[in-house]
Amino acid sequence: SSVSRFLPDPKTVAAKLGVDKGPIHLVEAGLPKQLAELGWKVQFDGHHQFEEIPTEDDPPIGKLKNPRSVSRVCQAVAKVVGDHAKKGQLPLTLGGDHSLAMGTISGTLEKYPDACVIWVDAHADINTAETTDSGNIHGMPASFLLGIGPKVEEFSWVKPLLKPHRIVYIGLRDVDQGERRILREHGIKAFSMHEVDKYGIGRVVEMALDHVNPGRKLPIHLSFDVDALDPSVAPSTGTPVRGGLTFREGHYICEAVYETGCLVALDIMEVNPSLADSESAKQTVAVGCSLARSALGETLL
Ligand code: DIR
Ligand code: MN
Ligand code: MN
Ligand code: MN
Repeated sequence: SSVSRFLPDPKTVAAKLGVDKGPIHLVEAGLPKQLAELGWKVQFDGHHQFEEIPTEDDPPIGKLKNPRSVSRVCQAVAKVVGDHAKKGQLPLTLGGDHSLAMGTISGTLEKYPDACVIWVDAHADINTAETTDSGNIHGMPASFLLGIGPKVEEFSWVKPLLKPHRIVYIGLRDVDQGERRILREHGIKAFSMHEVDKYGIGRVVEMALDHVNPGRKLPIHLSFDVDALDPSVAPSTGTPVRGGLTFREGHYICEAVYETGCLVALDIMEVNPSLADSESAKQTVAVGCSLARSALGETLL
């Protein structure tokens, strides 16, 4: 009775050639059929071609790179995801640059204002227009959704609907000084790899859910950046960081979220097969597919 859908993103968003090929590889690897085998009625929207603004027409705004292009794509994604959610469908977004989460989570919150977000990532993606060093917008989506930092006119369509107690991180290990301060000042809960080592993934997921979704009643948006996984597990991604989640730890998170029965939207992000040799690329695409299957109900027994 539910429907999944797939969104690629244009390469300008990631400022890395070939990122737009990431999502389609998961589809070509058979993900729609795999989800159908799990009992989902899959509606594959096809490859969305969003308007790309040439770099020369999209100069930085402050430090932000490709701001108009990213904003426009994210806004279009917010609309499509929101429309699917409103029909009671479960939007699955395959990326692509994690800045897209501005769109996907905006779409989710449109239908489910009380939704909580589980953000699985090596990075906190919570820099602001002020704190960012790189100017990469994929390091900033959470701050826009939370309404933290200086207003950027270009992104004024992003409603700051997410509350700090409704987002939780798992897998962090590369967090900038400014981001640490933001997490601390806003009391945002994060389970870094240190906590995963200390408590084990089972307890970490339980504590994360207890924090954002105490009675397991709220809708959950799971935003999974594959760079949360160790680079030995998911090598083909833009900003790999050593010391990440194992294959099973990543899948456990997805399985446990599925088990809550609260999942309403899923992002599998930052799969970029063009960044590695073909064996690594194949491995990363396969992992992206199996994470999606786990979050959508595949069980081991
Ligand atoms: C860094 C790296 N914190 C930045 N973040 C990444 O560019 O803001 N996020 N790679 O995905
Ligand atoms: Mn990310
Ligand atoms: Mn990341
Ligand atoms: Mn990133």
